[in-house]
Amino acid sequence: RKTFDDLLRVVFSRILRHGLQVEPIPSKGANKELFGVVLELTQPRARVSRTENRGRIFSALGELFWYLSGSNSLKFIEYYISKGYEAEEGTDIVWGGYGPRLLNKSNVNQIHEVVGLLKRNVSSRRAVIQLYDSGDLAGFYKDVPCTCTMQFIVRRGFLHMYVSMRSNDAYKGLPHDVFAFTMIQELIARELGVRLGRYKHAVASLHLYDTDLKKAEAFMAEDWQTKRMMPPMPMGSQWPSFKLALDAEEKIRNGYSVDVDKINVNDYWKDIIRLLQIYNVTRGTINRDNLRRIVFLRKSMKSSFYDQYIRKK
Ligand code: 5HM
Repeated sequence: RKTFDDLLRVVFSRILRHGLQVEPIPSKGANKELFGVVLELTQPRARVSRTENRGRIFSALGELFWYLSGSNSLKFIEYYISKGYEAEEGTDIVWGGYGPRLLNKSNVNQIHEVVGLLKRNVSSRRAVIQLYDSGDLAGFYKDVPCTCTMQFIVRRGFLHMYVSMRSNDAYKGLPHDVFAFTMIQELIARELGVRLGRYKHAVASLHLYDTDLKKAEAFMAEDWQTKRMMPPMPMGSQWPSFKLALDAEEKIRNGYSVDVDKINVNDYWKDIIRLLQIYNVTRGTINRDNLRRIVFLRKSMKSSFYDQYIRKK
């Protein structure tokens, strides 16, 4: 499959045609399901939808920043994704949040360890990050990870990624998951100095909620825009730049002003920080000043790739 839209179109049509209605109806709602599916994106940078509807770049970026900030705060992710995550009773903690599990699982920074492992042994089959764990089996948490593992394999100079999910909502979850996970894949490929390989996504329960069936059909009827891919990340380790982008994200989310030109990152990350600024402005009232600010920010961006997500909004 070439682009994420091509993949999504096949996923939706297969679920609509061959999905089995889950019975009894699960607590999260009636849905149709395919069992045991492996999806593949041969070009992970084709990670965002380019249909008329413009996909979900802001919420997907927000989720990536949430994961890699190490946070599991509901308040943080709610700023980008208003529905879907739930905190434990009387707290701001999303139990299944990936951040702490990725970066500090029993004091292990799993991303750091995976990179170290592949640097020491490039052929390793052990570079596995685990997200779901035994403690999640107790049935009483509001949210537990849908992702079980993320594995990284370097072959012939390409970094491939293999993600295993116990459960995936094809309409809302899948686009977000593929976005964030392939961004992590690209970050790790840059760190290792190898090329970005293929992305595989294995799912035990791949489902479409009845409430989204119409939307999935509408998606299939949409016009396809360009098949362009997201710009490539710059070469070399991107963690220093990403750290600076994380600082900027926090400031923007909390309403502080950020001068992107003064941040010591290259245009790739500057564009992403400007997207976060645009998102912040769009959350406010639509008045002339805000519209002017959006136009200014958009004009400051170096890549025209993101135009599609800003236009007409
Ligand atoms: O009952 P369960 O824990 O599987 O419900 C979680 C719902 O959120 C499912 O529909 C699941 O597929 C979706 N989900 C997703 O698609 C949740 C997460 C959060 O880990 C995710 N992708 N990353």
